[in-house]
Amino acid sequence: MAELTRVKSDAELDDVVEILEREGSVIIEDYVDDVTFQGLWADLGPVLADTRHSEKGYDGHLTRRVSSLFRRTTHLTPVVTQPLYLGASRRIMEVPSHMWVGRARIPVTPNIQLSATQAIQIDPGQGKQPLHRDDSLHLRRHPGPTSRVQLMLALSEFTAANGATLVIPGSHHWDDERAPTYAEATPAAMPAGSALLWLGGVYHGGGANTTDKPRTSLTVSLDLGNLRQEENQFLAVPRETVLALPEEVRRLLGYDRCPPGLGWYEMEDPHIVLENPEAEPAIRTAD
Ligand SMILES: O=C(O)CCC(=O)C(=O)O
Ligand SMILES: [Fe+2]
Repeated sequence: MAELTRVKSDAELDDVVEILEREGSVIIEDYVDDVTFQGLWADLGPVLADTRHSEKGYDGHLTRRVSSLFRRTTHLTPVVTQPLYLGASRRIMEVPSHMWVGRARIPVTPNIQLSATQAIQIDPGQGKQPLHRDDSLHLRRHPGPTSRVQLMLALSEFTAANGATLVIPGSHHWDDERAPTYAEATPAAMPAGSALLWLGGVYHGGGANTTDKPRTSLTVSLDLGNLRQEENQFLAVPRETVLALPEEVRRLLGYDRCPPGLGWYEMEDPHIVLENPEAEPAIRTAD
């Protein structure tokens, strides 16, 4: 079982990019300052405690998930803009390209966008999550260019016993025919306040929690910016205008989920909230 490489938070960006490209993941020690760490717990701890376990097996029947994090905490900015995470994401995904416009060869470099934010609490008794690639959401083919860099901040200690994320080092180099096995995976053991970064093509999954305390974390993904609609329909068309349109058109505008799991709001089909504004904010709190 290959160990995951770890670096300090003052590591060189070049080194982090090189490790990510070679191994697919890296652990950054002391990822956030104490104020941010305490602030995240103060804002998200009570919401997690009030949230029911997930309904879908893949999300974990003994796992609590809270999304829409920029609405729920003011402490996310340093997590997303941490220089090694944001810097490596830009270096890996903002790759210069070109296009022809008539006979003019135009250089073009895409940017990146925030994709998902989620606090994840794996409670005692939760089994392993199936190993998967997060960039399967966009049906990316492998090996190929990276379209996602994911972050998992440990809000509690991560151990092999309490459900530390399982990672298969180097699996972003595999093709799309090779299936992952747990025997190939390494738990991302790390103290609270450290973070795991991994590429969207790396096989990983939440581990089993065999202890008597929850494993708590926060995950954020940065995606290639061109994985989106051309016109921003959410800003272009006011909600009341959308509601006057047939359901098929509302869904075409983006109030829909694309299999296997893009476009969700509070982990649900966004069309549900469009039709029932009173369902907002749809925190799945305990009864
Ligand atoms: O909780 C974890 O450690 C991993 C979760 C994950 O990979 C996912 O839900 O996509
Ligand atoms: Fe995942």
